[in-house]
Amino acid sequence: MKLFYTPGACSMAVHIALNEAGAKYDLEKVDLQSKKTESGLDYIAINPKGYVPCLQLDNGEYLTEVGALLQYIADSNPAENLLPAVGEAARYRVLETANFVSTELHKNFGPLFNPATTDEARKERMELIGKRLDIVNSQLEGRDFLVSDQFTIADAYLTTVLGWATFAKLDLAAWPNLGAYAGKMMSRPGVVATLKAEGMM
Ligand SMILES: N[C@@H](CCC(=O)N[C@@H](CS)C(=O)NCC(=O)O)C(=O)O
Repeated sequence: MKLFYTPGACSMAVHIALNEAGAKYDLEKVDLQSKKTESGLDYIAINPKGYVPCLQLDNGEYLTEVGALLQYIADSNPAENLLPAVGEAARYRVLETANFVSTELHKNFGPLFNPATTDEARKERMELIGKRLDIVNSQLEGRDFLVSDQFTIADAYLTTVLGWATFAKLDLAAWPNLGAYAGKMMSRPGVVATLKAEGMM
């Protein structure tokens, strides 16, 4: 497998999942401005969507979308329990939360990184993200992990998105459970290995 990624982007969730799963994979960095990979490939020819992540599977096919890739990695490495098995009620709780992180957090952060976003639009977006973080903060009350009593793909995703808070000038101090959670996640070997590989620490 080969993960096409950009340091610190949402592809990091997939990278964390690969490390937590103990999977074997190669990495290829993508420059999102030029749409070239570090070895000089035309990224649009690989993934016409033009965004990261993209995972080249061992059969040569390319698979995209964070949510699908997280499930693929978890289901390909069931011993690591990153996602309960098909049919188990707990699976749908993990997917429910991973989808919440995707559609209610990940996608709402995007405009905060766009210099064209007006101050007013930024303020509105921050308020909306704040409401969503209230929910996650409550969900984390008294727990070490987002859904079950162990690390799942939902944690890989949330850890990645929380890493954007500093860049977005969002102070996590308003959500004490989130701050504590982010600290714990950032010390996991699989997360540390990911951050180092992406040059983020
Ligand atoms: N729907 C996609 C969204 C991926 C996405 O938002 N990727 C961002 C980085 S976090 C990106 O590559 N943006 C650059 C672009 O769209 O050109 C997914 O879930 O994988």
